[in-house]
Amino acid sequence: MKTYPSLENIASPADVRRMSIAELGELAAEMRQAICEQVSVSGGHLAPNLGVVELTLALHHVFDFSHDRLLFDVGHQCYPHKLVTGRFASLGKLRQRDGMSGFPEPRESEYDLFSVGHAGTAVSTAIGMARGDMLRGEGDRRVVALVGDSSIVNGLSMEGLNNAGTLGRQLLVVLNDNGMSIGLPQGALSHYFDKVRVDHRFIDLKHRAREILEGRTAGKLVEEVYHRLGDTTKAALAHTHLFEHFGLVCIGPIDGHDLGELVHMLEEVSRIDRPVLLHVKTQKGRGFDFTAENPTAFHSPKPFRVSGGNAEMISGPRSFTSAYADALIDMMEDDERVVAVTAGMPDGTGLDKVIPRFPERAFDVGIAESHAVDMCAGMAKTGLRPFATIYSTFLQRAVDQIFQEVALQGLPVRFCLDRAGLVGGDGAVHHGFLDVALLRGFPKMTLMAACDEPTLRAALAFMRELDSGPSALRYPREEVPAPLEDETPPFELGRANLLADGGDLAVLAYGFPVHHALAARAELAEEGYEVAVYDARFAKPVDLALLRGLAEARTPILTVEDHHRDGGFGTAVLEALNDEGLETSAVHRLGLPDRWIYQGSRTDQQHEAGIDSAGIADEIRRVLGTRTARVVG
Ligand SMILES: Cc1ncc(C[n+]2csc(CCOP(=O)(O)OP(=O)(O)O)c2C)c(N)n1
Repeated sequence: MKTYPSLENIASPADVRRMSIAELGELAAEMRQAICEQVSVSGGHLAPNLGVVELTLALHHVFDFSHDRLLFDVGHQCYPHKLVTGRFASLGKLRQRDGMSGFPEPRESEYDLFSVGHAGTAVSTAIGMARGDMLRGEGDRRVVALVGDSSIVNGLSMEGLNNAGTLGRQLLVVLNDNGMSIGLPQGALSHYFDKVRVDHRFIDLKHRAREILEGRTAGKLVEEVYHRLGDTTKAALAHTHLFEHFGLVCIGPIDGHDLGELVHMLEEVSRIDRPVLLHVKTQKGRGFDFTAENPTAFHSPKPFRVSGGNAEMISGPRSFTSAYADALIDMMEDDERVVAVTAGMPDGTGLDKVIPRFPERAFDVGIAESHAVDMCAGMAKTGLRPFATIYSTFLQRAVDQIFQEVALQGLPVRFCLDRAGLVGGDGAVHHGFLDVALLRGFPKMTLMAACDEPTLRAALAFMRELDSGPSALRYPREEVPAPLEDETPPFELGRANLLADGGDLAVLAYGFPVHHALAARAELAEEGYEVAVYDARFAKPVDLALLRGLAEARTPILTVEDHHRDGGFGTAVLEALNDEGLETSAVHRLGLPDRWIYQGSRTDQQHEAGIDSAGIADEIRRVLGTRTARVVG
């Protein structure tokens, strides 16, 4: 472990406020080193954090966020902020159970205002706090929102910006423009930012200042503000900036790694009592060649090895994501009607492999889940077979589109929900714990889960042919385990698959927990219990024939799912039995409890939720009436 003399001396942001620009520069170098060292061990967001080190220090140098407000968009770039707000000592437990979250987390610090993880929220919450503080007579609290260039074009950000101009008070939106999303940014606005970067830096500054003074472009508001600014800031007024039309005074782009310039500009704009957008140009992954040259791979890497200035990624086992991408490619080769869409997550969903193969039929639309879903609806309407590939947690952004444009029209959009269930280190902000509950109420929706690669492929093959309405398939953030069966039977609508027989109790597991159920069964067999395990496959429709048979034989049923216990698969089973007039008291449900599960390993999280083999075995013992081992034979 290296030593970090400057960083170790930072007890709170007050120390940062006291530092000179040169001292801040030394601190920045140490912070980069510390973040990289830690992420190489634990994994986490790297390139986004390396890019905002100076910007974060300058913000803490100029503002006092024990009183002022700092809101992060996404929040994956908050590590430097955590380091200077008294959490350097917890860096060693980044993303670990009972350690430091990788996202802003109010449980950890008063400097973190919201737990965030989804894009597009900072402008709106900042406007809300600005209005709230003003109404409560605390309008002297300055409010800052830090937003990336790909998140600011998200629909929600746009809604916020559209409203920001109506705020008659200070609000600073810092646009952290690194020219990147996780991968390449998408769409017209990314080209616009490219243009602004080139145009504004090199324009004749005097000429611009004169133009503004003459009021030719920016109008009264900027003129008023203009008279209060110093010369460099005047010159940096980006009077043709798009966001000026939203009623924001726009300044920049400025160099986001020049601490002197940053501090100077922030001091000036902090005094403007109007909404301001400060456009800051940063380099994603700054500080190390391997991160700066490959910011996508180092956006959120798994642990890696660094030697001699180079980094070597440790390649992991095959994931459900990779299995999905390969299956999708096969389907697209086979069927020209299959099209695929991701909303800003090509690498996370495996579509980075698919898009180059089928550039005409596979699309990244940027961080725009609602648009992605409606675009799929439009394509389905023309007779195509769209596969909307979205993390379960981000699909929540598009529930209304699934309702109106997809389900209500009966359109066969296929939703492929990666990271369904507990997600490990990203923690509460990213768990995919609600998709079944959210989608179950839509008429004609078909819901499926995969537990290994053959079931993933079988489910996809089934979905591909399902043109009668929408469908969704969930799969976890996991490596694909060895196939459960030598030959996996094809999916049939609403049919579960018996994996192991037994008469004492039947476990109906939805998706990945099947593996835990089988392990629990093996453990209990040694205690003399005979437990059947079914891969439930469908949460909608559930296997009524199976449920009827079990109810009539008075076999206790235990449902298990990596999803909230309320409203999920187990609830569907209860409701189906109840609707049939069958006994429901012998149905027991395991799923995620009604409280938040924070960052940690997926193994620990599943244990905490009681859906791992130990939790399942315990529940079966409880149901069958004894916790002590039965004597075999
Ligand atoms: C609603 C939503 N969709 C997708 C994501 C996944 N995601 C996390 S960071 C990121 C890229 C953000 O780009 P930008 O805001 O420019 O920040 P940068 O990483 O470049 O610093 C994406 C797509 C998310 N967090 N929220």
